[in-house]
Amino acid sequence: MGNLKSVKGKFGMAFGKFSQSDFVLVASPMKKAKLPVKDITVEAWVIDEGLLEWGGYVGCFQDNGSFEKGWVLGTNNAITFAVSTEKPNDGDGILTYVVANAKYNKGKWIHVAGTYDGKKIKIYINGELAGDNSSHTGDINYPEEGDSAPDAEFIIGKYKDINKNFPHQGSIDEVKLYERALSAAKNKKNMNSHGLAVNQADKLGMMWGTIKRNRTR
Ligand SMILES: [Ca+2]
Ligand SMILES: [Ca+2]
Ligand SMILES: [Ca+2]
Repeated sequence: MGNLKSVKGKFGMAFGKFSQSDFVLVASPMKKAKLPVKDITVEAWVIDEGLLEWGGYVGCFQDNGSFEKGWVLGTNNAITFAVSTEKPNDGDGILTYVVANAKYNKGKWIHVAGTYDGKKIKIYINGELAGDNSSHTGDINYPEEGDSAPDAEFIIGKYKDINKNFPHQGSIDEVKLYERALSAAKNKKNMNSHGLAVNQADKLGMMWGTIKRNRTR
């Protein structure tokens, strides 16, 4: 969306220099995205020059007063992973921000990953566990019909819900989303891998895309 810019990435190119209208709209309405409900891992390489009070790298959420649903990997003056789960719940959802207690450099690439396995929310910085919260059980709460905000957008590059809109200050690369909670070992392995496991160039999916595009021209 907007005028999304490519910048030098951790691997190849990345998204960066976000202005107010630039972001990646992965899915809207949210239902189209079929997001993880029971277990989740959200992972990205980021440069974060802002560490905003309300910062978002990757997210799909509504956090409006006491109405708090979805999840967001981003910042709350420090790097955080926030998830709203079945329990605890005050009736309209509670987003628990798990803060990363780790050292990181504002101008450097940081590997960030958040996981939830139905019991524990965890945040990893550069492959090391940097924070967790065990007082959670059940499925992830998403906005639904009948709620004060019945939908959310699945977004990369900003903290955005119906009443907030803050672009990321820095770069974002190699975003991954899993419908399982990766182990500490797997998180570290992902951090140490060099970009995607498969280079898409000349692979069947890309070739088919090209053939299809040429045919429909
Ligand atoms: Ca890249
Ligand atoms: Ca809000
Ligand atoms: Ca609430």
